[in-house]
Amino acid sequence: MSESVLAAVKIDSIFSSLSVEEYRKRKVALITGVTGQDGSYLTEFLLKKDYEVHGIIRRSSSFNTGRIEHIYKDRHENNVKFFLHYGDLTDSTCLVHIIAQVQPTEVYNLGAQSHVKVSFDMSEYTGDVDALGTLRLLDAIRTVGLAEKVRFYQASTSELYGKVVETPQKETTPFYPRSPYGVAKLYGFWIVVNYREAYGMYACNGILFNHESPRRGRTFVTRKISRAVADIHLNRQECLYLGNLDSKRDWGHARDYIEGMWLMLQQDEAEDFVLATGETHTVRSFVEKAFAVTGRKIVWEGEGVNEVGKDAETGKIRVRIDEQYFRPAEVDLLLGDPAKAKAKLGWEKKVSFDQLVTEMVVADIEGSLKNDTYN
Ligand code: NDP
Ligand code: GDR
Repeated sequence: MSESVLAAVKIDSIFSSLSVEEYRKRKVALITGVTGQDGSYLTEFLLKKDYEVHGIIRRSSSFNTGRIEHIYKDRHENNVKFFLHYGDLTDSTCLVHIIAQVQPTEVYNLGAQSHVKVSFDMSEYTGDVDALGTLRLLDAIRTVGLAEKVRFYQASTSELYGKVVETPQKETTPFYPRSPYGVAKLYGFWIVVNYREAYGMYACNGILFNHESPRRGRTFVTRKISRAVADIHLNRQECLYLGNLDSKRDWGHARDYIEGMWLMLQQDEAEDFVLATGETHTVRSFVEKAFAVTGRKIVWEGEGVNEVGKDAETGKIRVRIDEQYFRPAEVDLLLGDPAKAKAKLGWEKKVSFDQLVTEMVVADIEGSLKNDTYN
């Protein structure tokens, strides 16, 4: 470790003498993955709750702060409560340094190589960030001596369930991940449980089912569909290419799920929770709903890779299958049971599937017209 890091760790902080209760009154959050979909909503949510929010961003040669630009104020302005730090989940030294400097009361580990298909192409990197990155962050908290004071949220995922063992999937359903991403997140899940049991850390796994929004990355299927439908509506695109239309997902709205993350850190005891809507839909039905928002009906013809989706009125082919979007191993069906979250956190989804699809398509039409879309 560099001297500056050791110096930071050794800082005899005015906070180190505080009791856990006094320390936590400060309301200081540290978010990894702050530039992502969830990170941006969580930042807005916590700032409204009067937290001081610190986010870790990666150095990039092009802008990666599109989703948080509207919240960020120059630190020379008055009343600044949102701060960014360069760092990476693959770099322990920087994590120790940032935690020592920020002295957070809550840490939200949302940073990840989060794309399931990409994890088959970049499996080692995905393991490094999503599995070992979680360990590095937990260890950084311990190194700085904050294990008993910090509350830790881990972005676990319904991808842990993978191959269907039982439905609906709940906290007690056995895991069977089906991708390098899922397997890396499995390590993340268990290291969080282990640090909770071994060191008494308040550390929770949120096992979140798919959640989407107009800020969803463009290569995830919902956003890929909503953008394409918007551009087809505006005569800027002819056809949308997709992979498996039959897989089923339990899709909710990201904003609802952010509140659940926060609630998990406000309980008396750390526990793991499923957040889901309790409904499942195929990719195909997402496509149909999205086109319906623009007044178009899609009819399906053909089979397998030759299946096409045609506009019922004009006969134009609007959806085709491209084999490159299929995965070496697929997660066929996700359907979550959020009963525990409802009973213990009072959490349930507010946005319906139809509202979600409509919001995404409308936002993409508006964004496309303004040439201004997130990410
Ligand atoms: P995104 O892909 O939108 O955001 C991922 C974030 O992680 C980005 O800020 C990205 O930075 C950052 N990141 C990537 N690699 C690293 C790294 N090496 N070090 C530090 N940060 C890194 O994901 P979401 O917001 O959708 O998801 C948030 C978390 O929740 C992820 O961990 C995801 O796996 C998990 N999850 C998501 C679900 C969903 O449906 N959205 C469901 C269940 C779990 P940059 O912007 O520079 O790329
Ligand atoms: P997922 O989301 O893998 O569930 O992971 P994604 O939107 O990528 O895929 C959902 C389903 O759609 C099928 N599909 C396609 N997917 C993509 N990306 N592109 C396509 O063209 C396409 N065609 C069909 C996929 O095969 C899959 O079955 C997301 C991520 O946010 C993870 O980080 C998170 O952990 C899980 O959700 C819960």
